Amino acid sequence: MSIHLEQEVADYSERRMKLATAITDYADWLDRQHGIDAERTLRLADTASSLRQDKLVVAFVAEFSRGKTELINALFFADHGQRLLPSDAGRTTMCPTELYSNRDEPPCLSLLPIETRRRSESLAHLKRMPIEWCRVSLDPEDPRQLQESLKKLTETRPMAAVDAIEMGLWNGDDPSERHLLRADGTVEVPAWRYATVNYPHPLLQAGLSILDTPGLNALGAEPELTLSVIPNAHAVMYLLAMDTGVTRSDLEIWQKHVHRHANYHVAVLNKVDMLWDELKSDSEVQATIERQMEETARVLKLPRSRVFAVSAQKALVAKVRGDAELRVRSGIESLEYLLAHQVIPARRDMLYHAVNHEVNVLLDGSRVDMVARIKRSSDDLIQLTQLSGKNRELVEQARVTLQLEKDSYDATASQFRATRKMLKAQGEHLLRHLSDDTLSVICKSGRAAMEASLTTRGLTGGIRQLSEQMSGRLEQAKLQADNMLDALDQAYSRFHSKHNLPKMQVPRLDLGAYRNRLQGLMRETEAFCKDPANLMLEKRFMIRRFYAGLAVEARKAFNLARLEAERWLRIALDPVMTRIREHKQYLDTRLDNLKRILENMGTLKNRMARVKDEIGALRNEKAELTRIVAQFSA
Ligand SMILES: Nc1nc2c(ncn2[C@@H]2O[C@H](COP(=O)(O)OP(=O)(O)OP(=O)(O)O)[C@@H](O)[C@H]2O)c(=O)[nH]1
Ligand SMILES: [Mg+2]
Repeated sequence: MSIHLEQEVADYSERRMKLATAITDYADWLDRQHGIDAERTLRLADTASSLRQDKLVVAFVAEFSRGKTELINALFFADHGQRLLPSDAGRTTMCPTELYSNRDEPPCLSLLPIETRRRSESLAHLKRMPIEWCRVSLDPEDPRQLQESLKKLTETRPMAAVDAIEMGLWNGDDPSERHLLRADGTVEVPAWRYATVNYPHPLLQAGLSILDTPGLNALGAEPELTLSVIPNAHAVMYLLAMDTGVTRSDLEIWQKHVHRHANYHVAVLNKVDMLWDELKSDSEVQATIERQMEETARVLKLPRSRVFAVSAQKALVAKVRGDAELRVRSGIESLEYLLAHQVIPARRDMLYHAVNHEVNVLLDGSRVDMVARIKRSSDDLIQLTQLSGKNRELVEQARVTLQLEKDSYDATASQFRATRKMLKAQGEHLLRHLSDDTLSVICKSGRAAMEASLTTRGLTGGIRQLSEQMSGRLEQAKLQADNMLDALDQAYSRFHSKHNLPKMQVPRLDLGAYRNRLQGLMRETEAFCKDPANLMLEKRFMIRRFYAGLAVEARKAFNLARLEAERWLRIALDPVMTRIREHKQYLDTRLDNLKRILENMGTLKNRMARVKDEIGALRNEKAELTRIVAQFSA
């Protein structure tokens, strides 16, 4: 195991946990401020928990037998002293396999039977239904047992050809597949649809998650993989074989499933050892490798720096035997370096950036708030100091001035209550644009448009309608939110300029990410529709499945947009109300104190002592906040 890789992943995990702790500390701090920011505290708890659970997903994609599984073995599991995941000539891995670690459950291989493909539930949904899965316990201490159990990933079973066609597992029209039909009318199909391996490996425990996929365009048959899992992986390793170079089917899978997506992807020319030739000089061999790499970069339209040449098999052998020279020759180190020094840091920085961006806005708000509260108490103290030793008339004067201020404040506050009522109504309207009912209507009409003709044209029409209507709703919700924000801004400015409340800043409602997601799905659909393989009549089933997969993904984006809007509404309205109420309370207390001082001038000293204590406590909280802020930049 490369030291770099383990260290980088451990460092990534440690920083992630530290950041999560800083967020939790900050949430606790906010909670102590009289719980005035319940919504923000909740949001922070959410962010911290998703940080703790964050997984760095690396997917391995290729035509069959390019060596994906062997490379995974070499990169991550060589310390087992043997080949952990089954890798062999011909088709080996039969179903997409996700390797990860979850400490809450015992190590285990879970397999989803292929028959579930008849059903309309998404993979994500089925993952939450343990009853659907077959489980095999894994014993990490026993490599033999592990290896035996993991052989299940290669299992196949016979299935009636009609069923296989319906499930998109066999295409009788394809001459290259026709010979698979047996005399008894069955074909051999994968036994499992999807597998997960929960395994306590240090890299997996640190948050790495690996996706091994089967070749033979099995990806296309599982829309969720092409629409969401692969595009959302942080890095995709695309494998090719050095001896064959980029074949037609390699290029097809690359264009269909990898290159279009914006995530980080590299091409790995595997089996470089096949060029090692004792009758050729090293420099001749090197020149051939270079040529193949140049050619691959050109055909795949990738920068040359994103193409690697390795021998997964020799790397595995070298690691198992501790052969340093062979290991260097295998080229595996350049891939390990890439993972350790580019993929992982890129993910770490992105996560940091996103979290800091979100938290900084809140931290700024808290700092401004804190300064304002200290200033308020200091002003209070100054006034009390000025009054001490003075006569009652002066105190009475101060009380009258304060009363006037309070009356004026009450007027602004009641004016705001009317604004708030109006905003609440607008907020409900906004949520209606994104409601479940709206969504159902959109989905239903999209489906109707599609059902009308089960051709790709019908599908495009249906999905275009789905996407356009959803985007339209997001747009309307955003416009409404912008209008609300203008009204809010005016109201806050009034509090700021007239009553010296700290300037309150409400972020804009940003639904861009969800709109982008819908547009991304739209692009996937266009590609699906243009693909001649999907035009055949027998593919109706596939088209239906694709539409179902798409609707699930689109629905997900739309639901997330609604949650975001709900959250935004609470952030826009609730904390402000609390602050306004808090300021009113503050004015009331001060007024009350002045009244009490008027009744008995002797209480002035006590009051001063209390305000001093208050200032002391506030300064401590401020120091604590500074400490928390420092944790974020550490
Ligand atoms: N010579 C050589 N053979 C390799 C290398 N890597 C893998 N192989 C062999 O190629 C065959 C296929 O490897 P796998 O790892 O099963 O390929 P895969 O891409 O996972 O294939 P599927 O699971 O069928 O999609 C196996 O027999 C491996 O031993 C390599 O670097 N050099
Ligand atoms: Mg494999």
